[in-house]
Amino acid sequence: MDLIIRSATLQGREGRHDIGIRGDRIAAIAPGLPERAAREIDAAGDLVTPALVEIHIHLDAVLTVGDPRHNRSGSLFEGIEIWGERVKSLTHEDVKRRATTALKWMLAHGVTYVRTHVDVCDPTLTALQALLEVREEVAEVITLQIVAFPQQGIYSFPDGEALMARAVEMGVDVIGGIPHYEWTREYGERDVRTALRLAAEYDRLADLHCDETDDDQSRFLELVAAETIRLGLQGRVTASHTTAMHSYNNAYAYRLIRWMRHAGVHVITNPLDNAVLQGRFDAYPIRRGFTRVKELLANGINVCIGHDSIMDPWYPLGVGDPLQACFVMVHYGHMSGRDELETMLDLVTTRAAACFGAEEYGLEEGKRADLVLFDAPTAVDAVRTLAARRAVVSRGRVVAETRPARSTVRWQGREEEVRFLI
Ligand code: 17E
Ligand code: FE2
Repeated sequence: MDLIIRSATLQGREGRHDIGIRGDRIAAIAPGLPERAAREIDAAGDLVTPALVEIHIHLDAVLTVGDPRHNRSGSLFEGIEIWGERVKSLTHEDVKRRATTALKWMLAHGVTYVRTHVDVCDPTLTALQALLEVREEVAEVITLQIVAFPQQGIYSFPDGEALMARAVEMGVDVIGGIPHYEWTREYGERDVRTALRLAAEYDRLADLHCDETDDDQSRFLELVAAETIRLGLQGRVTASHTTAMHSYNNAYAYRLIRWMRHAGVHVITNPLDNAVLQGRFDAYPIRRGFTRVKELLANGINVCIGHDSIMDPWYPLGVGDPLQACFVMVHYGHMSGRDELETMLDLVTTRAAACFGAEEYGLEEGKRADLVLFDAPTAVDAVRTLAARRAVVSRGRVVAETRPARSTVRWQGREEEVRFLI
């Protein structure tokens, strides 16, 4: 073996296990491996999971907060306006530098799969060109998927459809869309139809920003589900945000969710951004504006969690840690029931990997060795404490390590370490 992680806790298995890694593969998982390895890590009962998957991020916009100006109202719409100004000054090096920095932050948090949107409403496609290069440069540690994302609309931006087609020809992995932001309902319908037609024609996945508004009349998701079924794209289509679902009446939501299940549509919720972007037009009481995570999961729909933004015109905070998004979703989604809490980490691991289409992913013999060792013994403790990632393994190599903070308290004449565990 090249690497063995000893004495790890694994989800869904009793006791402690050793994980043996040879080359870039998981070679063996067993309660005690007799082999030795060049490098051994003692997990000492801490949790090992498959790598984290960042399923929704805008790498072209990361780390631009305040440039050219800050978002004063906090709304999605002011964010899009500010970004529209920033796009004009993008350079190849500027995009590469910021995206690479953010990817390093993510890797330190255990992320080895990333799906990024890139705005293609730019006649020069500068950001796309830069991110296509970044995709190659990081491939040894991170699998990067690029989504052609028409931020200003496919039909509400000059030559939007041609720019989408050019982006596909240049080699994007996923087709995006933004129906709710198009100038009219009709344009929005064309946006959905075009995105899914391109996905079918070019054999790509689709992931549309869909109904990211508090408008209960924004109902493009039903068309996404219908077109998915019509084109035979079941399991290959994702709807991101879908915040309007929060405001739909329950009878309509019931009908919609049934069609979504038929279509096998994946849903990505982005609790960090949408916690601050939604509800901006409400007087009290102010709606939460998240999609119906609890109901969707209960109805057999794959839901996963994205980060969306790190320090950009929409969200001024963030360190690229999917666990923060998970933590916030527990609160806003009322996912604190014991059974729910125990599965929340899956929304940034296995569920996100299913949406990504990551075939070599998983904590099983023969799968690729992309793993995370948490400074916590269980998945609930990992989310609760935002546990440090003691070690991150990508393709069989330890690619990131974090020394967990240790707190000491002194009182009653004694000094003792506090670990926030019961
Ligand atoms: N663009 C958009 O339309 N919605 C978002 N949440 C972000 C960018 C971050
Ligand atoms: Fe987004």
